[in-house]
Amino acid sequence: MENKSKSIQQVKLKSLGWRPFFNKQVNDSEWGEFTPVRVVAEHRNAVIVHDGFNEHRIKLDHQLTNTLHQRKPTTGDWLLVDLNSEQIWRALNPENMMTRISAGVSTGQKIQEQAIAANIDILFIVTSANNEFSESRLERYLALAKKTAVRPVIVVTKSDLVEDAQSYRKRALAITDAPTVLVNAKEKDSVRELRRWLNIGNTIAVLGSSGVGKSTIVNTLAGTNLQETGIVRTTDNHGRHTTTSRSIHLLKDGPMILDTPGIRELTLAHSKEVLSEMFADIEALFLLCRFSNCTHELEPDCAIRDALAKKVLDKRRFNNYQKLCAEHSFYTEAINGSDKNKYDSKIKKTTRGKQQK
Ligand SMILES: Nc1nc2c(ncn2[C@@H]2O[C@H](COP(=O)(O)OP(=O)(O)OP(=O)(O)O)[C@@H](O)[C@H]2O)c(=O)[nH]1
Ligand SMILES: [Mg+2]
Ligand SMILES: [Zn+2]
Repeated sequence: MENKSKSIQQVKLKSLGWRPFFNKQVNDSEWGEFTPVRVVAEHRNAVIVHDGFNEHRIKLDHQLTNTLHQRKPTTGDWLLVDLNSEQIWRALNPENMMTRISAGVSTGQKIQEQAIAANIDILFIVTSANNEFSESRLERYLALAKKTAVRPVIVVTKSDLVEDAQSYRKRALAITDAPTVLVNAKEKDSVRELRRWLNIGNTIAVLGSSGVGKSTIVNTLAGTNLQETGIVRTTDNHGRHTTTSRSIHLLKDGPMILDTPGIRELTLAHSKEVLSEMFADIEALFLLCRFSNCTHELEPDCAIRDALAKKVLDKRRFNNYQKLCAEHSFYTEAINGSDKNKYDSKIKKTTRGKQQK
């Protein structure tokens, strides 16, 4: 490619999130033959990619998945493709990859990690100012952000429908120092504060339960109806899974925003380090229990039970910590190939049932 057109291409790619981390993975002969493209949507047998100028549809046939070493490209990935033959050469290593345990776990299917998105800079954790709001659920999303080194922002929607919207900010502040923004997702002026994170070349993933207003935020920020939005049951504020696939939308002024389908249960193969960091206050108390292997149930001189009784430790927070640690051990071992049946009954107890509270 000529120098001039190559530099135009570089500018275009940069606004799609291309940076030195990816650039240095491509060698000179690959530059001559292939084009770097970003996956902006996934379909069953194809991906939609963007080369900085246009979108292209690339079919994923058997041969291509082999080329990619069995890893299906995910939304946000960078690929090297031959645009003439519509063939994928290879996927570049992602800067980060957000994953969850696949939804089939509680129905007894194989336990595996499922990609949510690759190469994300900011995570908008969307929740709403009603009975959908849950500290324990937020802690799950915060753990995901920490594990993948993505900056979290808590977005509380539907603040226009309640009188005490500030109480939701206080509840969020009680568990995290992540920025928390109260919005009416339908109002342009109200979502303006979110623009602080919408910088050129940044990719923002929007995650949360169905019906909280993820697609509404995307539409309002884009200033046009890119995504269909749904209705929500008034009884329990649950949505109907209006968005069914992930897609990245390029906003006019540079950033990219990734809309995702509502997550019913965000189950993670947590990282123990992340949990220890997030719940350092609890782990510090363990050191004060009389017995080093204290189960915090019946033993005398238990610092945890003492703290719970004195209400210096929140019971919900302790329960959630225990639940997340239990998931961590089950899923880490399960993914690493141990006997799945051994875990099934326990996993079902922790993850099956209604939406996580
Ligand atoms: N009043 C009010 N309504 C909102 C707000 N945010 C979303 N809604 C409404 O809530 C409903 C659901 O919004 P969606 O944007 O479809 O929700 P979603 O999170 O994308 O849902 P899924 O695609 O099912 O995951 C729509 O009727 C929106 O108009 C808000 O801040 N205030
Ligand atoms: Mg949606
Ligand atoms: Zn104890």
